[in-house]
Amino acid sequence: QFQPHCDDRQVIVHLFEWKWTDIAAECERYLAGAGYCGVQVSPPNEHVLVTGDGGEYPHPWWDRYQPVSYRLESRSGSEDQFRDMVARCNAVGVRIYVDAVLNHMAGLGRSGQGIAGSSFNSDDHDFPAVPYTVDDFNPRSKCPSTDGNVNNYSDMDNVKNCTLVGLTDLDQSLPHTQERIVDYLNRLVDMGVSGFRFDASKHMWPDDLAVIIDRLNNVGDSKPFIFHEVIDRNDGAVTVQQYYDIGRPTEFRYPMKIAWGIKDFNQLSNVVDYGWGMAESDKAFVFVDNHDTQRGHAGNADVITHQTPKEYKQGVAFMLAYPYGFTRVMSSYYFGDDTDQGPPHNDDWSTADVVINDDGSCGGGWVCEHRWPAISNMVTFRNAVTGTEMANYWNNGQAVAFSRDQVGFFAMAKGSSMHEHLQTGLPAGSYCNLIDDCATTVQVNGDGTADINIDNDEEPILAICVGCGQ
Ligand code: AAO
Repeated sequence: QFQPHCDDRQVIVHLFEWKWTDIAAECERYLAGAGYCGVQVSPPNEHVLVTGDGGEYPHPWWDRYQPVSYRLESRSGSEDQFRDMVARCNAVGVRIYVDAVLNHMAGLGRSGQGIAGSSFNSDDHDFPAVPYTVDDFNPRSKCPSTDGNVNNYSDMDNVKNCTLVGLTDLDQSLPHTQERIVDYLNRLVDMGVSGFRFDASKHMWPDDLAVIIDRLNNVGDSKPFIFHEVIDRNDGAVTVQQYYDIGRPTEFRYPMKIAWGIKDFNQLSNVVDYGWGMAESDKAFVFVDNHDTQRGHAGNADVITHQTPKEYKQGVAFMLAYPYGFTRVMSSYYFGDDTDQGPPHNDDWSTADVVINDDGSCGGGWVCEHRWPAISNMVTFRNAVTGTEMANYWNNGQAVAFSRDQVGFFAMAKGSSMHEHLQTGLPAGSYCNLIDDCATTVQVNGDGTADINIDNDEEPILAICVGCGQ
């Protein structure tokens, strides 16, 4: 559960709401060459279809987080398409990580048929296509909250045994429930899936998850990689440390601190604060934004997203340069004022194809941050500096710079320019800036110093490394 199965590559990308056919193509035509280790995919199992008849937003993105069964049919495609994607991505060395929704099934008040046609009735806790019956769920008596919902984050029983926003709450301590979950996950491992994001791990007991993980089949000679969605902002009883033994917990304080740091560069000197309870670097799973934070679905916290491209590129470039955590890059679709809005779609609400423009950017409503040169070239940098320490840290509030041992050097200006003579830590020679695709170069002197010149309104970033971009 700790090994990402990446052969030393360091970055995965979340292709949020992409179809399996598009992901398969993206592995082959782009991700493998760009050095991405793998893809986090949206939940592949059968989910509810929120049609909007009840006054809700039609076909919101979040219907994927209300499981109806573990059949592999979803808005992203069929089981055959899923298998084909896993095989084609693995064939070019790109791993697939499945977003596994195990804490709950569909929300109370919902019934009918899921996207694959399986019937269900949430109020009866009846999901025959799994099958789950009322006996698989936490009984009301185990939940201390007055309305049955999670509403007191300082009470562990409330967080774990009540319904998260009304979602029928599975009891993962029960052998029958565990068996259904293990079957589902092992089916995916046997198809070639390399790991999982465990959705809402914060709301499940680590001891129960340990039993489940213990029974998972190996990927190669170790367990599948597992990262746990645990939102710990020093705001309750659940902490990231409680998940150390069963995988990597997400570190939600890091994106917040990066957002603060991009606003005020002085704060970049303090992005990792162990005194604040942040996860150790070799435990933390990190990112600049995710599908929840970019639309206000994970509580109020400062965040930067693709909506402010310059700041976003700075934030992601910094994350990829900085030696902390295992990193995930977000890849989004554009949405308007309604944060429920689902992915770009055809007239029948099926998900639209991702369009790739001639210049390599995306169209059709897809943002493709992972293809922005300032981000994808930093994937090259992070892979190149694997295992090195940070040195020569320098920050004057208007610009920041640091080296990664004798292998890489990173600098970034807050405005649009920076002109400084700095120690790069690198061997003498000429290096080209990965960020502008080697349009500019840096001459490193025999003593490791160099004139660092940045003049760029939109991407005031410089990254050079030994053996990169020549
Ligand atoms: C939908 C509808 C609901 C409806 C429900 C059932 O929106 O109205 O009741 O269906 O029919 C997603 C969507 C939900 C959606 C759900 C199911 O976001 O809107 O509900 O699918 O379709 C908590 C959890 C965390 C969870 C997050 C959204 O801890 O696990 O809420 N994230 C995951 C997924 C997410 C998904 C689900 C889980 C469910 O990534 O996409 O939901 O599968 C606090 C806590 C956090 C908590 C947040 C948000 O934050 O720390 O644990 O996350 O609040 O409630 C300050 C603090 C901050 C704190 C905040 C609020 O700002 O700094 O830390 O206050 O107290």
